[in-house]
Amino acid sequence: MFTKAIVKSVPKTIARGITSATLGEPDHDRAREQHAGYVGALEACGLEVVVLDADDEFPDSVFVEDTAVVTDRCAILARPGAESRRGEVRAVESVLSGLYGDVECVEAPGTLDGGVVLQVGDRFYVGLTRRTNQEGARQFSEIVQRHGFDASLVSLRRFLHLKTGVSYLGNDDLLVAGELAENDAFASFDRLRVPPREEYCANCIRVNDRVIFPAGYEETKASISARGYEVIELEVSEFRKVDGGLSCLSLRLP
Ligand code: CIR
Repeated sequence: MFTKAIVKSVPKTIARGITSATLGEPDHDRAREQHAGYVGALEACGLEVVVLDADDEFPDSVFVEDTAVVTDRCAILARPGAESRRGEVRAVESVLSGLYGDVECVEAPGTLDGGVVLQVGDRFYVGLTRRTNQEGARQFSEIVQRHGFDASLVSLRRFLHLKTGVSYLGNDDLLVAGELAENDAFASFDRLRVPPREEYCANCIRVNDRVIFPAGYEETKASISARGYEVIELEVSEFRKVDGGLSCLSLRLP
């Protein structure tokens, strides 16, 4: 069960965020409305939401998930692969130090974005990507193993982050897309394959009794609902324009 989430308000500079999408610039007001909807959905799932102030110096800072990984035993500060994002960690560090006795960190020359880390029970899957190098993944694995978790590395070719293409729903159900759909690392799960045209919705979040899911992906939504999950749909068009999805917008704490 999650009890708390940390989010960060949308900076006025969001349109300068790093992106590979060709969907146009995000609109700040609309992004703020969508962010408020996201906070409301987390609250509806029973979470207390800590909202950090927006920081216009960091256009990508609303994607707070990339700055840290939180567990029931420790918090781990990330070291984002994009240099423009490194300074985002500081604000999250101050909150996490108030919440955790044990705050660890990935150090140079390691790089790791929190979005490459997927937790399923006591195992962490860590994606190796353009932003997360071997050394960052090695340090992260060593830290979590010291705290009694297992870690497996997964190499990615195209996806920005591991969780761009995989989400754990619970009960062994794993939503998978694109290059991860047939990856052996996930062969033991009950895989729900997302069709290529709906790839974006492979990033969703199971929060307590519900699955928070992006609006507009009917086929995948129907398969999730058919498995008995209650789905909350949210419009996140403005975050998609800067390569962000639902998981990226929060750190969810047990
Ligand atoms: C970036 O490229 O870093 C941001 N524009 C998007 C980050 C999305 N984060 C995530 O998938 N965890």
